[in-house]
Amino acid sequence: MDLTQPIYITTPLYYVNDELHLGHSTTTIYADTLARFWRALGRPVLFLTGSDEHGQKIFDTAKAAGTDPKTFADRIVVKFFELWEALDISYDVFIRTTDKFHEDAVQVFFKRLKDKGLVFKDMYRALYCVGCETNYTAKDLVDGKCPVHKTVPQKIEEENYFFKLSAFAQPLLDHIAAHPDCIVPEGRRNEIVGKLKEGLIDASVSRTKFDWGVRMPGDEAHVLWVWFDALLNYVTALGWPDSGNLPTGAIAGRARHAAPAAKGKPFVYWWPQAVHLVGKDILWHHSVVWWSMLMGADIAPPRQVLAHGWWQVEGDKMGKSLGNVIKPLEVANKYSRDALRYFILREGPLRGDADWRQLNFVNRYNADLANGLGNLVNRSLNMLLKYFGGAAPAEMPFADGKLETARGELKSLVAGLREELIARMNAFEMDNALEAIWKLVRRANLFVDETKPFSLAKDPARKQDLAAAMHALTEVSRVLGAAVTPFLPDTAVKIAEQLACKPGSLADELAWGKLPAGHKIGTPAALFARIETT
Ligand code: ME8
Repeated sequence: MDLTQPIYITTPLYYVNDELHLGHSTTTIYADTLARFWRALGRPVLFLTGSDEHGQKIFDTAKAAGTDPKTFADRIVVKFFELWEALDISYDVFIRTTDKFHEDAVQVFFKRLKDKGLVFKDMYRALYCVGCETNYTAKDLVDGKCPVHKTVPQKIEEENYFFKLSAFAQPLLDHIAAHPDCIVPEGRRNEIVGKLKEGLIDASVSRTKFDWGVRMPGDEAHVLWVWFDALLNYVTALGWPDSGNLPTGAIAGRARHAAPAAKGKPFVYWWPQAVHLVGKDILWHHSVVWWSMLMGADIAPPRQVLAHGWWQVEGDKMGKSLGNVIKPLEVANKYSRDALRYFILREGPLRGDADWRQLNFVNRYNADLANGLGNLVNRSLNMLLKYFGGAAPAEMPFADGKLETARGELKSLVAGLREELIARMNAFEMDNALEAIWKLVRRANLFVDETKPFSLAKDPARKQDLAAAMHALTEVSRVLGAAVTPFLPDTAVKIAEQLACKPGSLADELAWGKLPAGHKIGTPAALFARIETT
């Protein structure tokens, strides 16, 4: 694994038609975890998110709210900022599709496709779902309705500009064959390949019935299709078409944690090292439509698209009409941000769909966080305080051979952890990465039962074994504090504080023996209060 290779991690730009819910937070938390993980290993990371502000959906929603679309977007986008702030999402760049530099670059891109003969004018007759901002053919519909929104699409008939999408079916198939991991997971890649083999129809990329969008250069009666505009954010935010530095507009939008190195690099440094995280609903747009646009403009497709599944709630589709929408902030406020992240990362729709069940949430929280990690660190540090005044003993041999073997198992789990995490995260298996960490948590809790430091402490002749056990438990607590950094950032900081250590970089702290003998810890405190169930 080359840790000097840059990675550009993106979330979709969410529509500003409504407040964001669990689904949007899931994609963003997956992206945030990846960004934090690679940063903690010293890899150059650029993490982008933003807002999708044009199109008929926003136009209609703003109208229904009695305002103009820009005022409406300005109001909703603030809620995005607030949510990501409250969830401590570590994005580097926030782009709005109404940013001027973006709109200008979209026009340049469109002109380029036109100059290359890839755009033509024709009659557009389509079944259009405003919810998806996408047209469907009759055979895509289920009982005459959009398969995602379950609503009857609008019949549209107008003269539009088309992009010659049909020319790209074979180039896309060739690209996918040459880069088998460009769509993850494999099952979703195969679905796209299957559809491509049926051929592609040209895509309408302009509209005349409303004017909320990027103006078509050369024909002001048209605005560009919202997807055509929005997808381009991934390159416009990097400064395309100038291959200079990131445009200040994108950075000024809401730059937090903006690493100077990220800002100072040109387009070609980050592109095409892009990983787009998206839900399965928009994989088609992010592979077929997006890559064809790029190929048409002689720009390389991104390295990967990770398409995750969807959440249901207690076995039902999550939606306003059912009144079962999970609000991430409510969960975070009730249980903690890390509890929210843990459940999403551990049981969320990373590969297939997933079901948000309150009972599972409580069980995971109590078993893994409160009784697992929380209990281990808390009892380890409290015992260190009690038996050694909070000063870590030096490592020393166990007099009891069985205990030596048990410590050997802990050491070998620690020794393999860094490489295992890298492999898992490289494959986007955040759930399995957590499992690797929790293997160590479980083994260490077992080690407490095996060594029984509270019994050893009663016998002055066992002082050496007590010291050896407490050294091992303090080391494991330190390693775990570092290991959870990308997944549970608040917990990582708390563990570091309690240990009086620097919060972790994964580059050099996931190794045994980094705690100097005599190191004095801080004050232990419970990490997770158990959720009482009656
Ligand atoms: O599609 N479970 O924006 P959007 C999991 N603006 N994830 C879910 C979900 C669920 N139940 N519901 C939504 C758009 N999502 C476009 C994107 S990008 C250039 C333009 C997540 O606001 C998931 O990531 O409709 C999905 O892809 C995204 O929200 C759709 O957000």
